[in-house]
Amino acid sequence: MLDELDKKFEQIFVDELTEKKLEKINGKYEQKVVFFTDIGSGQKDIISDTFENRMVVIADHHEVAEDGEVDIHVNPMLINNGEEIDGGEEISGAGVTYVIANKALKNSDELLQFALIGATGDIQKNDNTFTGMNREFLDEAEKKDVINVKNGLRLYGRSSKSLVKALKYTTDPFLDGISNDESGTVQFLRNIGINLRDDEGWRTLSDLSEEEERNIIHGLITRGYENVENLLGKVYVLKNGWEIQEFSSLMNACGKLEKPEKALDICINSEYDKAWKIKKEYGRKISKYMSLLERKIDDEDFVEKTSFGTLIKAGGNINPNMIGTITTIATKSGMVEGPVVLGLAEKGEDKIKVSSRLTDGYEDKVQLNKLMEESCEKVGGKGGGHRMAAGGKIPREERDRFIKIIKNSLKQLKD
Ligand SMILES: [Mn+2]
Repeated sequence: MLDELDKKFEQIFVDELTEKKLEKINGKYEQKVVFFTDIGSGQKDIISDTFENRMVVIADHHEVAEDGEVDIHVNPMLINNGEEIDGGEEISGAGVTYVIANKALKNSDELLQFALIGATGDIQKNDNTFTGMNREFLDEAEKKDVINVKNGLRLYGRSSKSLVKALKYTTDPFLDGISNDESGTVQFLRNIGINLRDDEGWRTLSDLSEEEERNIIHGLITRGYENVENLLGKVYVLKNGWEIQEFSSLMNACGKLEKPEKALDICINSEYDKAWKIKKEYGRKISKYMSLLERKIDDEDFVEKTSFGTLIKAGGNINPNMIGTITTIATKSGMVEGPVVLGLAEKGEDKIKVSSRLTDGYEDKVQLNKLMEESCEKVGGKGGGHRMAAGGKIPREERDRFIKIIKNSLKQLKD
């Protein structure tokens, strides 16, 4: 939007806004306007104090602080106390920012995709559909032809893995003779006449024609696989050819690798060769941490079996940005046992990042977002998230007390 308006700007990426951080920004930058996106509403009080003499714009969808006045504040929570539009599921920070861009520009069609990518990254796309404002963005984006929604095969890796790998790694539902079986997969695809490579190398599912994709679906059905319909559904393809979920994972990977500026490069300047590098680097980092975990699996100081499940005490060995992802993979792969898996990693000098995951079947027994919010608060930290996946930050010296609180709260979980 700012490019389009020919406005000069600099951007900073932050994962939290403290008084100290705001002061630093205030001292370092001289621009007349400060624009916050996806953050700021909850810090409106300290923001308005810090930037008294500048124009402040906030585009956010999180809780709003009571005090403080800013020049422009767009947030669904401000409309009828958030009762009309649910900032949790119906619009993301990217969507709110798009609302402003839509007002500021004559034509904001190209930016619609970011509203949807942001919503996807914020896990607002549930059961593979968008709701509320996000749904309106989607309808508009389809009309303006900036996204293509079609029925197809929902394989992970549609636009980021070779077709062979994407199909081979499909294990839910388990396709006997294809899942985890590379030569079986190759044979299956060859039998229905799919060319696995083209001039540019291995083809991805998104490289295939609609007819080829239909042939694969038909082939799977003919082979009599049960639950093939679980693989079928709406596929959201962006103008750049990426499937939206995978593109949003790529944005996420940039953040996790502490290279958020790369995400912006990819979005604004379409630097997709950077995208592939990021994907590779992220993959390498994950496998490095996963093999560390595997080596330490019997080391009680690192992986402790507890009354509630498993406690991963990573200390300074796993990047705090990655502990959530590692905890998820360890849980989902069955490498560690639930019902609750709690990962801890040191963050900075004096904090610990905590991350919790719940295994299937315990949905009704515990709400991790509540547990994290309350337990972190008890030790002077902050937490929250989702029912099955939540996290937070606590002061480092409170580690043992925090673990005790969690153990106590989850005492009855296994009965
Ligand atoms: Mn957000």
